[in-house]
Amino acid sequence: MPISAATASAPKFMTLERHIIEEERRYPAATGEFTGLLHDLSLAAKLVWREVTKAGLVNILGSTYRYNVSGDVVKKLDEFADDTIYKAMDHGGHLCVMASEENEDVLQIPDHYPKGKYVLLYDPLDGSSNIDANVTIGSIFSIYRRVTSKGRGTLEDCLQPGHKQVTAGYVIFGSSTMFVYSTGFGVHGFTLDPTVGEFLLSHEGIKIPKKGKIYSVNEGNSHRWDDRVKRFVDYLKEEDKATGRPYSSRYIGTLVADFHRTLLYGGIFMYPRDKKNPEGKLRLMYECNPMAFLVEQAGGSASNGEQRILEIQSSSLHQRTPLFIGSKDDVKAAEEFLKGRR
Ligand code: AFP
Repeated sequence: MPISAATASAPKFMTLERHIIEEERRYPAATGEFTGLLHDLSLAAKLVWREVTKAGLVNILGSTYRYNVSGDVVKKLDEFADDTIYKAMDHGGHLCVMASEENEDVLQIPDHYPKGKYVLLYDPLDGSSNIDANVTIGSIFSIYRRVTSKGRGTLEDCLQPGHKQVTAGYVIFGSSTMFVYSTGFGVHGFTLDPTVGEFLLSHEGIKIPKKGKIYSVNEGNSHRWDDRVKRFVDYLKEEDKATGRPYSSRYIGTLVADFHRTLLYGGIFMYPRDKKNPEGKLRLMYECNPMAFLVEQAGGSASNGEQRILEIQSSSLHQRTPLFIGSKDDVKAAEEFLKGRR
């Protein structure tokens, strides 16, 4: 039967699953292990989404009054997300080790499951202090190839510089739920259609504007900032039509959400070091590295003020770093201020 003109011009639906398979075809020697790994991750994302959307309905909200290794209050939903991601990923045979924000040490794959060649680092529920207010939260992931040869993965497998990531991404639980990821061939965003339970390609080949109009930082900390950071933020607020200033200010307090907006609209997100957090607040391995990988794939930059984030050699799982991330021109300007050149 001939296909009608209307059918031929209808939009093509690209599910996340199909996209992952097509990405793997770029590697002729691929074994399918990577596809399986991302497939498990997308299932974990849906399981966390299911609970996040129920958060106001069931008695899962509220603090357990325990603290995680980074000193933040751990909420019950954090624990759920942490367990869910671990359990969705521990038996696929793709991973040799994992690490998460919620656990001090690396997470081993149980002895009775096969070990694979990949390493997963994740922040199960970023922005957890926003949960009770129904504000956007997210999950972040970062994947490396193992460096040890076989058996159980080790800390060495986890502490690789960010430029060695093979995939990074996040799931954002906002007005819609999106899965945004990159395998090193651009950044692609998929929006969850809850009626069919599938992530559908909605943002193909995301490119961040070269220069933006928005800055994002917790200005409540400005009394603790270095003078150079203060001068940069003051500069962004000055009026100068020729350079597109003043910038607007937006700050959500969930890295995933602030980063997602920055990726789409351009501008700069910053979490500088300050007197209280001399190394910055954000964690290199499962917050800054994955976002840095994504922003570079989208044409932007990420720096700690002195150095490209992806080149930092980490010495511990929960290491912190200052972060300046976003449009190339804006990050460059931040670096110039921080290095005292302006
Ligand atoms: P929580 O998960 O404890 O809410 O922390 C979120 C976060 O690590 C990151 O997502 C935000 O960008 C940053 O902290 C916000 O920190 P401030 O509350 O100090 O601005």
